[in-house]
Amino acid sequence: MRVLILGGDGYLGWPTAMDMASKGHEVHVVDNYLRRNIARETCSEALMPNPNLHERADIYHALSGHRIHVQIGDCADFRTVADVVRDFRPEAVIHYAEQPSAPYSMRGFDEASKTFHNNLGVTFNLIWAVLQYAPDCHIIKLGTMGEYGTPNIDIEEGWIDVEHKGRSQKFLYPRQAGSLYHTTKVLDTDLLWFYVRTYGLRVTDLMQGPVYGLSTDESDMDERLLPNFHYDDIFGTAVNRFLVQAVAGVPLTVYGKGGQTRGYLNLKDTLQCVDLAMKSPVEKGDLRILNQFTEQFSVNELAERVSRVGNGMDLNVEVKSIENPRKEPEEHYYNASHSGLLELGLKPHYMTDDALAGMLEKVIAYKDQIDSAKIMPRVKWS
Ligand code: USQ
Repeated sequence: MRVLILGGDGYLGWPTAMDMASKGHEVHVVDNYLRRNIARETCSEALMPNPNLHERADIYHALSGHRIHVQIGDCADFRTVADVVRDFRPEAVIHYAEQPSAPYSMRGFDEASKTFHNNLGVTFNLIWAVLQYAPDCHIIKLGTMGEYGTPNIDIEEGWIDVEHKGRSQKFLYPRQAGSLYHTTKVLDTDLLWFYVRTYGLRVTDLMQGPVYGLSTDESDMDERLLPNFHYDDIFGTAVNRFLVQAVAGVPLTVYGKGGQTRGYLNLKDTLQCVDLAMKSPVEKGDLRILNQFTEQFSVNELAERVSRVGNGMDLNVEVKSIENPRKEPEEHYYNASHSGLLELGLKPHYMTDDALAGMLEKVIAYKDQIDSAKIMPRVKWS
């Protein structure tokens, strides 16, 4: 298939590009280095050195024989997206091209504005480019479990049947996100749903939980192909941060009471989920929503697991609750459905002790490059 990946330089975009190319698809990636630039501006660079996209595509080609077409361009510019959709004629577009950090989006007006305009603008541009030049193309959009927030009822897979005064209808499940970043994803979903039901687009919206992991089958070929592994407070997700903190000898930073519960998944499973979604395109006029995670954990459970495995490797790991920089419930009900991707064939890589030990081993190899100044939270929600 001809697969267009928007945001192909990111933590998920680059491994997806290699995975798709390795499966024999024709892959074209577009990225404007937004994340790299924000990382530089905020002293939040990744743990491992990441060559630029052209270099990585060349290294990958030399090792695998598979080519990834690279385009440095800004998808917030309509002509950039429209031209590539018109010329490449993708059968599937995988849309990762969003500012992905909740803390960054809460830093101040400039950061909130950049997040808002980029995220909504790219989704809007993609919708119009597909409508005009590739109306049969399947849009696979990365949303987030954070769209739902932490409601006091079970979280369904995208939709809910509402009964009211003797009548009933299916609606999008209520969404109330906890950061401006997560709220842009809520707005994306609404935008997509409007254009799906009005103009018959074909869309899968993947509600993904926090991802962890350092490697995939392709990135294991050469360390220069590794994903951008962040452990800072801006781009680092909870598990990845805890792995680095365990190796650096910094007490694991549990925010507040640590009862915050989310659905997590291994980076390898992100690749599987996107592939499964692509292999089963939805009908035109359908918005399919899938909850993309494999296991639920509280922050305390994550910290306990990482410290137990780390201590088994003589790392001397401590856990310390610190003041929560975010405004979020620290003890709450959480029970989210996630059967859709399993029904499509997902074979989860669970967070076993062996899996954590393997990731810790990888981080230990980069111990000298850890900058502890990047670890403590620098952005408050208030
Ligand atoms: N947390 C800690 N200590 C830390 C880091 C995080 O207690 O050092 C807590 C947070 O307060 C939160 C939970 O762990 O309650 C998850 O935080 P996170 O930073 O791993 O995840 P989040 O900010 O929600 O965002 C990440 C990705 C984002 C994606 C989202 C999925 O950055 O792109 O959309 O995970 S979800 O969380 O399901 O919305």
